[in-house]
Amino acid sequence: MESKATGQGEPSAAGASAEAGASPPPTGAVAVNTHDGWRIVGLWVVLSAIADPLFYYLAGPHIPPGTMSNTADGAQFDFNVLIVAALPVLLAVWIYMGYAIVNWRASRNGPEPVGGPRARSNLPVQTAWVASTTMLVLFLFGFGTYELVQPGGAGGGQGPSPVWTPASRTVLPIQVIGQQWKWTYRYPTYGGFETSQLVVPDDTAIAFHVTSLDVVHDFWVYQLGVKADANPGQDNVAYTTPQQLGTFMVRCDELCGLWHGAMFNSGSVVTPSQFQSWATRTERQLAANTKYLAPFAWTYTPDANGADGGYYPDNVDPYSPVETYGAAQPGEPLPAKK
Ligand SMILES: [Cu+2]
Repeated sequence: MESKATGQGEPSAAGASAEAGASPPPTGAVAVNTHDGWRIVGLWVVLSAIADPLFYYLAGPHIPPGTMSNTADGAQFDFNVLIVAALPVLLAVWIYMGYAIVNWRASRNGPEPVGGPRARSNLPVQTAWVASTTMLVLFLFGFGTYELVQPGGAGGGQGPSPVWTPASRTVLPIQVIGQQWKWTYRYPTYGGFETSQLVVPDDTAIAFHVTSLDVVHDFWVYQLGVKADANPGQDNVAYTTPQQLGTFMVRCDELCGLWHGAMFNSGSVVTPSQFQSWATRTERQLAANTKYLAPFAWTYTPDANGADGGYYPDNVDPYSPVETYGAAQPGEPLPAKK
């Protein structure tokens, strides 16, 4: 290192001689300015104190997923807190780097700077580093755990018997059925009608009961802060309470086959009275179809061969190796002609 620096030394330019004139410390080490540390800390405190509120109040309200439901609101708040915690860390790295580049760089023809003993060990810096990162990580652990639990499980699927439930005592159940490659919704408290329109009432606690008829899908409504896997044979419950009117996207977020990318539709949050009239009207309009559906259940197991003539299952040995898609097995009599 040393030899490289001296090796580069060209016949002295004006800058180099000026540098040499400023009483160079022995062994080429750059003079340590004891104020450097405090300057860096001061710069960091000031810039953090500017950047954090600037971000929180200017950008914060626009951070996804927005505030369309209490769980989306919670997710947005969490993102903002994480970024507010991360910005000073980012600034610390950048400020240190920038300060080092400006103040401790090698001068053009001067000796290469080398670290003194302080670069190898500095107890106050080490202690502060370990203490502050430990506190930050422990805070994020506690904060993250709490935020995951409230409100009502933060919009994540909790399986068939949720531990964290909404404070509201009246909860509207809506069943979400994934299949290759579409979403349908059943409303058990309105006669169990099934529709491809997801309509939810504002200001009402909703329990999405998410299931699948075939492979694993994932019910993802980011504007509502809801995301729950749709597993065949499983009733996966996720809660949210909408708090803004408007439309939202429903997407499948689990690679589920060829047309996974096309597995989306939209839904809307309407007022409770609009919802009530939509639901009762749809229940009436679809009554003729609903009676041919399988009775409402939390999970369904479709027959591969539709043996009972129904779209939905009979739940009898659903994974039988002799599902024949209607074909006769060797030795079986052919089906009677209709
Ligand atoms: Cu899917």
